[in-house]
Amino acid sequence: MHENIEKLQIKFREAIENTGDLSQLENIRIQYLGKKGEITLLMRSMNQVPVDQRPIFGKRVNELKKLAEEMLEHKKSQLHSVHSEKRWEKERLDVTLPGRPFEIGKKHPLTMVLEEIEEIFTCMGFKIAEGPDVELDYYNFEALNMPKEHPARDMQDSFYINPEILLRTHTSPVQIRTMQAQAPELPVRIIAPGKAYRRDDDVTHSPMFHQVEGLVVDKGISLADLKGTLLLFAQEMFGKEREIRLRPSFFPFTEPSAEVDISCIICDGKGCRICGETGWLEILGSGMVHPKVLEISGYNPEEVTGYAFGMGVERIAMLKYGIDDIRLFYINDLRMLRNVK
Ligand code: 2NL
Repeated sequence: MHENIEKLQIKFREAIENTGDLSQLENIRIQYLGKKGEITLLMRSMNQVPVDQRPIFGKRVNELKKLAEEMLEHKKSQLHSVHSEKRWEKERLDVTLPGRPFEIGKKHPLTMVLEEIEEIFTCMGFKIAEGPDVELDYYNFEALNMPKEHPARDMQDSFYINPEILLRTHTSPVQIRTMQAQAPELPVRIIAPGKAYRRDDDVTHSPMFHQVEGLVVDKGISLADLKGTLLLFAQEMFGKEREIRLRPSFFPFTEPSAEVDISCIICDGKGCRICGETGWLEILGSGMVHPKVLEISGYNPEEVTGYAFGMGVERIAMLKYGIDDIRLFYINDLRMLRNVK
């Protein structure tokens, strides 16, 4: 009887030692300790043991059962830790590997130029004014001394929504609105950056483009103030050695009017392909605010004067970064962003 117990114990120990996985271990448990397991049956065979040997037999079988349970538990936890070690090996991550490089974002060249223009003028004391892109014909044309028959008001050139409402063709209406809100308070010293819309589409014209207009109204403002301010702007934007030149021009909302050129940023005025051998590059239009515009905006042209100017942000950016097609700003080709320094 006792020999049977010893043999069973050896057999069980061997089975446990030879198993390498958890499902096999469970089979061993069932084989020995399950309802019809060998150890279980041995315990049930108690009634066949002579009465005087039963206490010793019972004690011995109980010891075996307890030992078997302990060995199972121990093996189980051993196999669990082997299993998780294997998983760890498979999912191992080397945190000392160098990272994959990725590109960081940067501002669009138009945004950079627009912010630079704003910075230059706000440093000179200008305030930024804003207004609606969808404008009344009155603010866009009428108030700027462009009556109904004016050629620049041609329906062909503007995006009209109905006979009174259109997409603004410049940011001047923002300045008219600002003056009307502020008059007769002095001084007016604002820039109006924003989008403008015209029915144009070629390498230098886009149906939507960006403009910055400027306006100063006060007692005693003269063309000299205009020239000094724009010289400073040109030198901040294109380099300290820049010179400017004013050429007579015409705008319905300024009198006199002038086109402003800078000395060529490529050849420094000597003449090259970029400036068409003239040594000069046109950067903006300007003039003294027309008395009719001052009057309609709530200021007395007998008492105050003003200057105004307007520039295309795309044009400034094209000159500054040597871009030759305005459409490159809007096609979302990342090469554009990567190439602009
Ligand atoms: C150009 C020329 C210009 C103005 C804009 C202006 C605004 C008011 C009164 C008078 Cl409220 N003038 N703006 C004046 C002269 C020229 O723009 O070539 N822009 C791209």
